[in-house]
Amino acid sequence: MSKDLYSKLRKYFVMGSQNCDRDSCEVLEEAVRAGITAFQYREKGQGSLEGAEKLALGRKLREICRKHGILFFVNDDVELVDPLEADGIHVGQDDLSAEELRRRFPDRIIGLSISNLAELERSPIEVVDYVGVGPMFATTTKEDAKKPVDVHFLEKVKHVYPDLPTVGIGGINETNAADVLEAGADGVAVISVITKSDDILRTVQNL
Ligand code: TZP
Ligand code: MG
Repeated sequence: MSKDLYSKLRKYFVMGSQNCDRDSCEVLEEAVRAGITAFQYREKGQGSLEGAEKLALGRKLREICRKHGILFFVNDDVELVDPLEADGIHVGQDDLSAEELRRRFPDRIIGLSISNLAELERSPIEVVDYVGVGPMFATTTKEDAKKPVDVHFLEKVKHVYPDLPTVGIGGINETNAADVLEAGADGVAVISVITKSDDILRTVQNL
């Protein structure tokens, strides 16, 4: 994978309309201007859009990222990858397998969530471009979040796969982001610290 990916995953904003209590495009615009380096469209869970509405919002968010040269990922939904011309797709352990994804999207960036050692051991790391490790800390944003790992698990992942781009996710805020980076993460992936911020510029800078 290009060396670039490490730095492009540095401040990775994940969001869907269900995470926002105002216009999602406005939130993304602010986050982009504040300095996020990647974005994942994760329209999922209670209150999320589906079908044509999901696609329409995806197109708007995609354009914002394109305009600013920010990587654009879709979460899980393989049917959105081509229409949104996504740079990549992020999947969890129970989604379409990474091998299958790689066959289907040979040139896109593929990210995979890892929540514990068993998942790390059984995952086809050789076909993915980066992993999201977490939840690092307790989070209320994802309803079915697994048990928090801790920074030592992230150290372990980086020890086993030193060249694998790795982001921490889950419960990351302005205070604990440094611990995640110090443990070896190439970036932090966050939802609520940005969507609930009353000063997105300051929040992103502090990350
Ligand atoms: N995957 C693991 S934890 C999580 C996801 C999508 C939620 C992260 O949200 P927050 O608000 O940054 O804790
Ligand atoms: Mg999933």
